Amino acid sequence: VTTKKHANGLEYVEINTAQCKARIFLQGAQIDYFEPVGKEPLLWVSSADDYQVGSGIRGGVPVCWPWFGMSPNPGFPQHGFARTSIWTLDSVKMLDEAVEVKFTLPISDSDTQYWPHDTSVELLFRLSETLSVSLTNINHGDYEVSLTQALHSYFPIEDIHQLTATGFSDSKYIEFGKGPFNQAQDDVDFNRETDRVYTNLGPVQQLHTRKGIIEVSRENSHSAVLWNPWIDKSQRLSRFNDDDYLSMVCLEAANVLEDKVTLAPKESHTLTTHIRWK
Ligand code: TA6
Repeated sequence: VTTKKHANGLEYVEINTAQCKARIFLQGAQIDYFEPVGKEPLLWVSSADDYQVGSGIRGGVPVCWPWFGMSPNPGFPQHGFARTSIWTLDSVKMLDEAVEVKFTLPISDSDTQYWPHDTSVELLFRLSETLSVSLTNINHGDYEVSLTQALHSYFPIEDIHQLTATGFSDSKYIEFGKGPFNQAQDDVDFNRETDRVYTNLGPVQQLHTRKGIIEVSRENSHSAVLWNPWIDKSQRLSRFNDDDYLSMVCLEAANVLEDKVTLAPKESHTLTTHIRWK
């Protein structure tokens, strides 16, 4: 495990063990590469991203915190400020079958405009043949705080026209501000812009790609976001090629809408997502 500096000055941790290769940037505590030894990489990054300071990376697992989507406050950044902040690398633990890398988010004075509460937030990566990411919020204050969050994972799916996502039976979702719509069927195919905020969703979904099945599971979450920008939005997105929608999908472990996190004083909550080739 070594820490290095990227060409543009972004610092990252590089992991290379018998189980996996991975790279995690201190900006956003954002993992952008994860490959189990002997298998295909499990995360996708756009070739259009040039790894600039302050913009986050278009791929891997961006951390959306302390709100998902647009903030109710005008001018606040979409998906919160954690993904463009420099996190502190706390520890790297070499275990028998895995490496654990822990980051904490220092809340700067300027951040308190967005988040004036006495809490701490940690991100723990457990890297083996499976990628596990855990986002923990601890309320140190003396009043209740609520937040929404998501681990905005980008997956390489080869060909969106041949992708089927399963594990969605008996759920409901809001899309483009409409709904909620009940979904009885288990699978989702893709033939247009898809931006579904699911709630009441089971803990395990699978992405059936041409290179195998990517299994994504969640703990302490009943909500997730399924997103493919399709043709028109791809042309409007920053750091994204027009044809990138063909080879990626986002399936994001979340705590959003009625599944938001509410912490009583001294209470903590951990959102975990596990990502692996089935
Ligand atoms: O998670 C889906 C979504 O909310 C989309 O609506 C799209 O905005 C995407 O996130 C990417 O957002 P970003 O701020 O990373 O460009």
